[in-house]
Amino acid sequence: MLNEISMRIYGKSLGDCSNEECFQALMQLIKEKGNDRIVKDNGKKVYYISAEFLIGKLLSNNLINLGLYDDVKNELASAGKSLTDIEEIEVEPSLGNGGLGRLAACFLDSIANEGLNGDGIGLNYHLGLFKQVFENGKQKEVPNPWIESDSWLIPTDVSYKIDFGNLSVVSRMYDIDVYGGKRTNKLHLFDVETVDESIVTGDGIDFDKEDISKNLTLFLYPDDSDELGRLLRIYQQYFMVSNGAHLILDECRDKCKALGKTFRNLPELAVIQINDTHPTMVIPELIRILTTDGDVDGSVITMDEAIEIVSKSCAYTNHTILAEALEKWPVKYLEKVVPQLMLIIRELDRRVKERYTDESVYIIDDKDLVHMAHIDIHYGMSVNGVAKLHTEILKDTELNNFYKIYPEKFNNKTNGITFRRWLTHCDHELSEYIEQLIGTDYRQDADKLSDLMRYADDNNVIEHILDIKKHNKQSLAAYLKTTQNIDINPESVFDIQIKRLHEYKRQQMNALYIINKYFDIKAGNIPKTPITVIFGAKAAPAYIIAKDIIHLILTLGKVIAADPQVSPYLKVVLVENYNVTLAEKLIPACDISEQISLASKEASGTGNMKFMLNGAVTLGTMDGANVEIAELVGSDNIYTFGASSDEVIAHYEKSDYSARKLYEEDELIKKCVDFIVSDTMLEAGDPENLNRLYKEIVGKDWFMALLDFKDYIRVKEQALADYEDRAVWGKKMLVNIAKAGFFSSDRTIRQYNNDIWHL
Ligand code: 26V
Repeated sequence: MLNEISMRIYGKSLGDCSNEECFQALMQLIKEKGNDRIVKDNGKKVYYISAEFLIGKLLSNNLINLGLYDDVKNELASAGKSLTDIEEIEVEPSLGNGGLGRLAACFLDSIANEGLNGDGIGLNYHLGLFKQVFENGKQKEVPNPWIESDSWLIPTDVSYKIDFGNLSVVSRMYDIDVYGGKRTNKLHLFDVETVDESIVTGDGIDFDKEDISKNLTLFLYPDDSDELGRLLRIYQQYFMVSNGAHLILDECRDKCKALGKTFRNLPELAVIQINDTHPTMVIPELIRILTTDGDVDGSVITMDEAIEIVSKSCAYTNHTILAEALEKWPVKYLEKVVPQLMLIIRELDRRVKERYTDESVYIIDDKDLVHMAHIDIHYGMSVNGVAKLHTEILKDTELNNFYKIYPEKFNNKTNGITFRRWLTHCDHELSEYIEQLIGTDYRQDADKLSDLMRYADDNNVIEHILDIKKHNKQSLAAYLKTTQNIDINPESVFDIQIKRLHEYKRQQMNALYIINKYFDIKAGNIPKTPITVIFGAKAAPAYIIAKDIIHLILTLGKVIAADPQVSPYLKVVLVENYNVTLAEKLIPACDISEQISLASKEASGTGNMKFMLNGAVTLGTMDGANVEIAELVGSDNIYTFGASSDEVIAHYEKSDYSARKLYEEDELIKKCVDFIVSDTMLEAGDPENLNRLYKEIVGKDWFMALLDFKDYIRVKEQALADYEDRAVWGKKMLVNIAKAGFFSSDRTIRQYNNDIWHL
């Protein structure tokens, strides 16, 4: 089938094509096959609106979702071509920061695979999230261009004039097809033609933040530590939602005409899932357009009616309880960027103030800040958290005042991941072996993975699973050698922490463990199996402590590598530019999955689920979805430690946590923390970064790394000891895989549909 296409496009057979030409031919094949599954559908549609879609490379995923993977791989192989080599041609789009964006991508995959009518709406950032490079042990940010002449983007005729307070721009919609087994959906990405990549100056990511028509879709979340950066973010958000609102209403207008309905029927035709508060302005924007333009037949829609229509169509997902991450925009910013919307927001706030005296539920507070989440909660029909514990914390603490008003709106939707990418694609050997053992039913019904439990005591099966892990570790070692010139020992334990760098995720606690292990080895306690600790993490460009932690990890890696007494037994690696492509190589190779956030702070986590599915054993706190993992696998198959979320919340309420006290009273803690500013470290690294971090940990430690440190050491030592008994460890791996079915995003999407969307 591919050969026919290469003959058609290039007039030569597949075997004579370059890898680039093969990639083109594959894109062509996929687009043709996918077009067959486009369904014209006048039924209700979900619009998943999100500032981020971290879709990853699409070639293999599309082949898998279209059921073409094996045939194509074989055809390429017989023409002397390798699909793995061709995959390397594709550039990964970097349209997300982390979990929230990757979740949106998994959801689009599952919506299409469940055969549901649903599209994504977002922005086409030309340079995406920055690319991370390390220079002198520090992170440097450089642009990350991904749009090539042969990308998956398909230009469309859809275009709108978008008005801001002081300028207008004309948009253009680009589509990326989302292929499911049953239908093809769309990811709509809006862009402006005037965007100009040449305004990026110097060798980093600096650009003129005021030239909106040139910078609007240049970067994902540019540095928002200054006023101009924050203003740009509001421009981006309004651009996204205004385009989205126009598209939704245009599509509904067509449906209304076909079905003899009006915009009053909007809630039967469309549901808008608002992914965190970045798209919240879609609510006032829809109200504004409906009240300005009127109904399908031109009749007037009143403010009361518009509010009712929109409130029944929108649903909000909360992804964090971190106060600093909950968006609050100054009225004065919104007045400048979107004065027409501020009129509506004031009206929405007036109505809230008329009904409630509790100031904590107001939209505009007494400091003239607009609380975006409050718009969603008052004027949406559903509010959900992303894991059981997270939703309980929202109801009991963070959003308790809202829960008292609208208990019926609150619900939980525990996150999930698409097994097509995070098992079939990234761990082909494992998925084939699973299918040999239990067949392919689990592809439709992921809970069927539990059939693997039949083999929990089968030594041959355990051996085989251990072998697959070994192969994956060898592949990772080879990949890191060729791509980043990193040497790791595939015979060592792979202990992996990959996620955005944030103090609450506590990479610094992992680093302190490494210091403790370094002292241990120096004292003659040699680990039975050498340990490789692998990190992958980007820090926000303006997040100083996060960058200091990166410097700490890189410096530790350097110090340990240079110490012949320690280096044979302990290796510390921070991979450069952690992204989806790297995750797909790291996760199948992992033995110990580090999920060590301070309890109550990680809303869910989704990496934890990916590791589990690939047979890694979790070392984690009782936080986010770790709690549900622990329930599923049982205490023999997970290593949990640390303070509970209740204890942590109580410490914050009473303000009674003192890192300094723990540091001064515990010799081991003091010794490990002091090493950060030891002569050895100060010589190898930058004293400014190391001293600042030391002060932060001793003087503040806002996310209580020292509180859990000793328990972390205790439990990690237990995990490492258990690893030595290969049969026992292999069984833990198998149980983790077998119990991972619940975390399929197909399940999550079915729950969204049954409880919220009703498609
Ligand atoms: C945003 C920011 C922005 C400003 C400074 C600090 C900060 C800290 C955290 C965030 C996170 C924003 C929302 C987010 O990405 N949440 C993640 O959503 C995932 C999908 O639901 C979930 O698995 C992660 O636990 C959650 O952190």
